[in-house]
Amino acid sequence: MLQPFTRVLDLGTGDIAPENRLVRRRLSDMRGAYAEDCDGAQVVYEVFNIDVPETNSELQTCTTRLYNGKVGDEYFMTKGHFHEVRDRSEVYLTTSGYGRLVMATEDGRYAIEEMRPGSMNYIPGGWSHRSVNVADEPLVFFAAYIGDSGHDYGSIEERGFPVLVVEGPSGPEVVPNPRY
Ligand code: S6P
Ligand code: ZN
Repeated sequence: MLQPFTRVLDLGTGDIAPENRLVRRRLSDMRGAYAEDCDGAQVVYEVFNIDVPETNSELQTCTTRLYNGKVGDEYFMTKGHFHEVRDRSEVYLTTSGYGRLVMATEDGRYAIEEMRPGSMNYIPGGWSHRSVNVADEPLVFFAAYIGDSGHDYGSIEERGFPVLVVEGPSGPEVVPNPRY
């Protein structure tokens, strides 16, 4: 049995004290995710994790700091994944910034929800998920998911999501993904 504990989250930056960075993805790690080629050392996002056993009796919790930027007309976004255990659900709480949460099922249905400070997005089991930063500041959100969920990036790397969020003349637009 675990000892109870407390961590302090900076709502503006997503930093969790004591720091425990799990992931730092650069443009060079995002090759193939965008319609246009991308490369280079610029950091697209970072994930800070609170370490607990990866079992279905614990909750994994982490924050994501997704920087602002674009590749062509596509906003900076996370790679996106299904949970390896497909029926595992998740919640996101946005603490800073503005974005869109793009979700899709394996049979091609999709849903898009808004992310803004205070929004709580529920991601049911079976839905892949990707966050997109549509503003000029970092998007920061807290996530909690069942400990044994795991991450499956393969199918998203192969076919992407049914839709893309791109910058249009009057702001973010959702367009079909020609490569899906
Ligand atoms: C984990 C949760 C998030 C993402 C993070 C990075 O289940 O959905 O913590 O891992 O936002 O995205 P990705 O797609 O690279 O894991
Ligand atoms: Zn997830």
